Amino acid sequence: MAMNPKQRVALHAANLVEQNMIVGLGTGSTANFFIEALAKRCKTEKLTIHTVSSSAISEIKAREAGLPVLSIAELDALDMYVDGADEVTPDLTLLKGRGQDLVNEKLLASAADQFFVLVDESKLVEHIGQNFPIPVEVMPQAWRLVLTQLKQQGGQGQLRLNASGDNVAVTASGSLVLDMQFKQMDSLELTMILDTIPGIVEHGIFSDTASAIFIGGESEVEEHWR
Ligand code: DER
Repeated sequence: MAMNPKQRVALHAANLVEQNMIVGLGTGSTANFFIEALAKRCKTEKLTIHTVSSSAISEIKAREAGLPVLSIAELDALDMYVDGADEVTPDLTLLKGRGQDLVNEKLLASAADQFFVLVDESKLVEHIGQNFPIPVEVMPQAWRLVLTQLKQQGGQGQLRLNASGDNVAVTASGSLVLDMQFKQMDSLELTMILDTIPGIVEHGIFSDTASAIFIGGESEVEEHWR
């Protein structure tokens, strides 16, 4: 059966996993293909590894696929983290967070010896925020105070609602999410601002974390290493 670009890039990454590795599992549709491809390798090649998940849904999928799962609290290091992204710039800055597991995704991505990002060409952008708002996870009690400060920085946005639209979305870490747009601002400058405002728990700009981006195409995978 022909593979789609996301399946192709997920298989490409799964083939880089080595015996006895601890592998972090991302969250999203591409990460799901990676979990499936990794589980298949473990079964067919008797590959012995451990995994750790960035979200409950990825943990469920990993366990259902027969992968051994550790909790994040057991880790003092991990060899590899593999996840998708919503946007990737030419200098390998990422926008993530349309899912709702930013805190664990960034924790594992930054702790991993190697962080591989799996995308198709639709995720390639010139600048962060080009196609999607910047997700900013905030402490529930702080959301209005944070929004005021972000507006002073030229931002505009609103609280993310849940899927049915009848309440605000609450993340796995109990935070709320402000989906923000900023007038064309350098992502490093924006990261400095977002990293210093009290009440912000995490945000979706991943600067200098990716080791490599793998871009799935119709018939091949392109690798861009930092
Ligand atoms: O960072 C995220 O949560 C995004 O959803 C990212 O993982 C991309 O998701 P996708 O693989 O389903 O496109």
